[in-house]
Amino acid sequence: MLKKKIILTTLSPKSHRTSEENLGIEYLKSSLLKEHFEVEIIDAWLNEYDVETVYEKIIKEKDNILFIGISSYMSNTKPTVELINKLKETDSNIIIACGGFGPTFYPIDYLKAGADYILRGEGEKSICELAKCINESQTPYEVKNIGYIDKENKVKLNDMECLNNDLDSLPFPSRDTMSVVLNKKSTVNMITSRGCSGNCEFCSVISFFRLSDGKIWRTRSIKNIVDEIEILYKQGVKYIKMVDDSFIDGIRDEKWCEEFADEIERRNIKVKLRGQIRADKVNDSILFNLKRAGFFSFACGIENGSQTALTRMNKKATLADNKKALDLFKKYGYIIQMGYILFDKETTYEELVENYNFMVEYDFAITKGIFSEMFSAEGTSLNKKLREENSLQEGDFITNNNKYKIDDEVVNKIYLCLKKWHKSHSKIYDMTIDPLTAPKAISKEAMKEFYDYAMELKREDLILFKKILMLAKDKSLINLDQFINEYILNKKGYYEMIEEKVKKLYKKNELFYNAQTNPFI
Ligand code: B12
Repeated sequence: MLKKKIILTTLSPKSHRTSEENLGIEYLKSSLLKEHFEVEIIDAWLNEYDVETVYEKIIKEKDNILFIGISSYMSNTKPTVELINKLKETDSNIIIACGGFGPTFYPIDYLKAGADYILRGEGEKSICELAKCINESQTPYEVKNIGYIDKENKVKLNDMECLNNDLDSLPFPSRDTMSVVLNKKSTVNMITSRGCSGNCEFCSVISFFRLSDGKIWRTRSIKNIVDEIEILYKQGVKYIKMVDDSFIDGIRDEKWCEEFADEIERRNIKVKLRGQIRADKVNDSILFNLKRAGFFSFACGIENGSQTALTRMNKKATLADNKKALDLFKKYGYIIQMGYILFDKETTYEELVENYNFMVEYDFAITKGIFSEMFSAEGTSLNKKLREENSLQEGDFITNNNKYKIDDEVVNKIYLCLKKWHKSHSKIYDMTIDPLTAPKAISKEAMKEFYDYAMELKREDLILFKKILMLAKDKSLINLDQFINEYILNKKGYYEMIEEKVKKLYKKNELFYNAQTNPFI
């Protein structure tokens, strides 16, 4: 008999971004509803609830709860563990299952932190099986993807389910949080494919899906995608963010884009779309048709302006692909944000110079500041490589701060200098670009105003970057630290002035920036 409710929740991360819809728990809810379970979503990030508030909401219903499902990833691990502890201290019989990227890569740590079960990988099938077992008071030890600690105190990680190739069979996300999303002028998120055929050494997505057998990239049909867009459009949604790792991958070619745009036009849907796309997948016809379909903006993982660095990262896109893609984005007038990784362990001075020249050439692309570094996430091939080489300074699963030292001494000094610089004004930088990169549902004119400030900030960055490269050219090295301290002090007033202007733009557009200073730098 189905008499108890499942609560799905996700906690607020410490983040420099404004909150966004969590498609993961919405997909899980829809699958559970199909199996006739009662499900409530508590999205703490979107609703700005702290751990205490979520705890109280859960405890109020404690006797009517089948289990709690927590979606956790690297930046909300800490509050997740706090919630597990509080719930277990109050009632050790409350059943807690954790899923998402966090538990997939740190299964043992989540179990040791008190979760009864973790579910690795895609969760739609396994959460339904878990729910059925708990509902029938059976142990879920046969459920695929599950992890648990057995009676002998041994951690058990079950085999992984083969990836579901029929994405059209999944019910659409439940959209419980739609009104909050729209009130915040945040975009409504959609995902039209799963996986990525790329092989970038730093990316968690590849490692996540490759834990399971099955196709590395799967797509929904055009009809199924446009059906969902149409439902959202009829509900008044004007901006949709496609969170596919690359909107173009697998079988999606020029013809697919043409058919996709035709279908959108045929149904007279007028939505503005933002997506992510790989540079090696971009060509003229694809960008032409995607514009026709409603795309106005893309994030593109350019990552670097030096071929040697791109090769090291195992990027499929070459420097020539990157340049061609950026030229085409410009030709079609897309707002483009380039993902960037300036520093990695083996960065050389010459590569930094190449990057400077590249950034000057493609100065129209939005970046998140001049400083960026390769993050070594658990489960990635980069992390494995660094661990094997003994060059990883291991972090713990709460902070996920795996670190490594940059090989080249001069580059390391430039790294520290740029990091200090960016840290000194990262909040204003993030605040300026967030409406463009999230992006917010604001007019084209408002976007242009934010964009102009982003470009102004970038110009300052490039001036500084050039100065540092010149100073560091003399390898005897002047005191870069002293230089940057003085430079930051001199520029303080300038950044305060920009901050005031950007705050006015927020007010004018009824936007709120309640994110925090970037915890990653
Ligand atoms: C959209 C997105 C965001 C949104 C957040 C939306 C949100 N509220 O979740 C934004 C843009 C804000 C964002 C931010 C960040 N993101 Co992000 N993001 C994504 C992206 C592109 C899509 C996520 C998505 O919607 N997927 C679709 C849904 C259906 O999948 P899902 O959420 O994974 O859920 C499924 C499973 O994980 C599982 N599952 C999830 N939860 C649960 C819970 C239970 C109980 C169970 C059983 C199963 C389960 O089942 C779900 C259905 O199959 C992914 C890449 C990707 N392909 O996943 C990166 C990704 C998740 N992000 C990543 C990162 C690094 C970040 C940032 C840290 C980046 C940064 N430096 O700022 C920040 C930090 C997060 C934050 N909140 O501050 C990494 C995560 C790496 C890691 N090891 O944790 C990813 C994988 C990108 C990458 N290439 O490495 N992100």
